[in-house]
Amino acid sequence: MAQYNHAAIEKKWRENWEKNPINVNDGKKEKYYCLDMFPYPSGSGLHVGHWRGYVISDVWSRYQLLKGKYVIHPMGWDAFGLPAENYAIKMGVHPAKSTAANVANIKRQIGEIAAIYDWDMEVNTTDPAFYKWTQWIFVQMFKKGLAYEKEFPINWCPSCKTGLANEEVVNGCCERCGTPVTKKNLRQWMLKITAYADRLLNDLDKLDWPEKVKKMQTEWIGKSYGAEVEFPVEGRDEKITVYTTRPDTLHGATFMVLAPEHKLAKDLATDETREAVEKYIFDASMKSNVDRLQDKEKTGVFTGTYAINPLNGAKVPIWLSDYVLADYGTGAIMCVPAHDDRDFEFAKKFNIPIIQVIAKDGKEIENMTEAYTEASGTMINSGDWNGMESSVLKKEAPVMIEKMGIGRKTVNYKLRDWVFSRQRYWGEPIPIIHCPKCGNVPVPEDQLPLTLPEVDSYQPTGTGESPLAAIDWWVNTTCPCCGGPAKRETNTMPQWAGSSWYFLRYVDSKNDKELVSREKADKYLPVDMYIGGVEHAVLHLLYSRFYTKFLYDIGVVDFDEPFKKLFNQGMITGKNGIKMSKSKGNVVSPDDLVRDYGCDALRMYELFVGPPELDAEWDDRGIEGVSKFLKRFYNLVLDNKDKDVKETKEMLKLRHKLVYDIETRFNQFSLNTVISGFMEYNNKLSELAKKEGGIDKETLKTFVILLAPFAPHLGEELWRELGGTDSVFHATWPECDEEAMKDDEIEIAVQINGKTRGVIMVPAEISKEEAIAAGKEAVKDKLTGTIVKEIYVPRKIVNIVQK
Ligand code: ANZ
Ligand code: ZN
Repeated sequence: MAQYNHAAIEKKWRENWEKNPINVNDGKKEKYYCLDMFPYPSGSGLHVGHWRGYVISDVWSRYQLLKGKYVIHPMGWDAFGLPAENYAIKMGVHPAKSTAANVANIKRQIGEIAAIYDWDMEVNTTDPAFYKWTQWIFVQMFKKGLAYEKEFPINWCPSCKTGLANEEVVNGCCERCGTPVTKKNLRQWMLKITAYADRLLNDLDKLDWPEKVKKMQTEWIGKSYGAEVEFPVEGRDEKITVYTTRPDTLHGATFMVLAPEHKLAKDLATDETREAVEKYIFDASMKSNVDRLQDKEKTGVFTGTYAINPLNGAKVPIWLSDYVLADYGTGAIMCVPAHDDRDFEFAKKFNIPIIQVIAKDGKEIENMTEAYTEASGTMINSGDWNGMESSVLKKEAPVMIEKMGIGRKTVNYKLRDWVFSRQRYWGEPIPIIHCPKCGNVPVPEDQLPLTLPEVDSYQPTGTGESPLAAIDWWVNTTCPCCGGPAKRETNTMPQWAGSSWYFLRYVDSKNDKELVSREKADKYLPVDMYIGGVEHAVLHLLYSRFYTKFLYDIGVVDFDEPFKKLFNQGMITGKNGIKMSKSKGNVVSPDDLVRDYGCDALRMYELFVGPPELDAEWDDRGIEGVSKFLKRFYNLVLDNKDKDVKETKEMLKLRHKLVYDIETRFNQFSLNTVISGFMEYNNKLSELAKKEGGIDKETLKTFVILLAPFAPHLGEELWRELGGTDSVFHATWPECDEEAMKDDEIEIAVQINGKTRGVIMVPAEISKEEAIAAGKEAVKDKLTGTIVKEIYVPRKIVNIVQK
């Protein structure tokens, strides 16, 4: 009998599919858009961890194909940005060259997965024909006032020599290179994502996304309701406005803290405190936001000046501390140590009085050892507010404060506008011209793309300017408005620019008139299923939603959410859960495994290692089991295909159970248990074949169709062996008939006084009376006493109680 020869089979069908594409758009089928997060073409190529995501999305795409859909399943390259540029600098090659080589290599490796990517749709963010539209979007945002310039201290990576968005700072360090991040004052381009904060928050409800990701976005946007309260400064004609979410605690404010960057911070110093205050302000300027929030020990300095609590006239000392951030709320807070952890810690350290204003059970605590932070309990020490319920007051206080004329109710967001410029070479040039007469003028749309000029040195300058600033012929230009001499913007866009909208371009990737034609957008967009790692929960996924909403607002597309459904796959790690990386030397390359076991076996093993949403440790040895299953299944089909046995009731039942089990697990995205299901049913069928002298063809065909999304080559081979003349992927996904699945006979345990004494086989639809009668008959020898009770647990147990 033939041996399962994966190499020959896989080669044969790969070539066949090349000639006869299996995923065709006949214009009639319903579309299904299944998208992968496109990769950075880094120099190290793909490892088995990258494979997993692509296998998941391909299995899902082929499933949709078998359900009769036209599947949009594109692939492209996120090729601008720091990793590509750093790699290029390290290897001494121009980023365009190294990127092209990396793309070619990864494309070859992706080919090994046998995914049904439509390469006609391929995009590359560094292709001028693509980034023309990245720049076009920027120009539209500029025209709508959503792209603007601002000078302020930004996160600065001294090693990458570039500014970083808050999102790119992880534990106070550069996300890319791990160097501690400092601050630098720079002119920046900003995108006003905050204008979309409410829509980005509210529309999360529309999305079929993991709750975890929705929660992360909700927290990132960080909407809170509260009040601004104005505290007069003692002895001056000046007020300090604080932002608080707990105006109910106003009577308990015993001090005030300003961010060191607050505009009054220096002014408030007295002759005695000036030196200490200035030193404190300087030290804080050297720390990143993240560091400041994580600092274990609170630091601070008293300014020497007091403010007046506008509610009760109490005098409160004004301090500076870096636990208050300059760019949140008003950069100043009233401190209520009795009810806020950070304030409590600060008050303890600097010996500031603590006044309790909420009592949990109406009683004041003698010696507070920690803050009571819940907004529930009765107000005490709070003048007119005494006796009120804190949770009620929390909601009412903003309005009361507004009426008293000492503040107003407000909404605050944690979300900040997006720092959109980078001082690097390898990015889209920002299409703006600075004219001394006309100000900032966008590059006219018919002159886009504004291409990146060749430079001699693409190393960052470290002066805060991009290497583009050194190219005089490029920088000096004429103003499109007045024709006078003007200068080009030399900052480039961040890595996220292209990835914020690339998914729209795939379906019309060669259009040179529009970003995407409205006709194609209406027909093929949005994305039905987006598959990628959870590390993009807030950055890429929030930016993409923002871009899509903007493009919706200006009429480019007719939907305002890009990704209907999202699936986050877990990571494949090396031994002991360590992330696979070249530097750790634990990278497993798929190439050898494909050679030794075949693409189908590796595809299945990638899914078999564990639930797809969880991380899984890689162990090469496990692939043996999957490979053995494929061999066994191959033999099962070949052994039985010509036997021409008649379908028995048991075969029919098993077939429908198979369809039911596989489909249910598939729809729950439980891909690992789909594969264990295949193994189980393969065993069941082998046994049945022994018992009945073979297996009917319909059952074999059904199994082959179910398996095909996972092991496409073997599926195709066996389908043809079973007489298929067209591709298995043009077969119809089997349906399960729940009636046919039902067991006709079931096993019931017969118990006496709760102890099992026998087992009977009865018809599945047996009535209670019949079941009890049959049970009594089966154990009649042991029924020696008087029967006092007869119990029937449907389809499971008959229990006779005797005395
Ligand atoms: C008084 C108070 C009493 C506060 C209390 C809390 C508890 P969220 O929910 O995150 O918006 N805060 C305001 N601006 C700040 C800043 N720039 N840097 C650091 N902290 C700031 O939190 C708002 C609360 O965080 C505000 O309410 C303020 O402290 C503090 F029992 O005011 B609260
Ligand atoms: Zn001008």
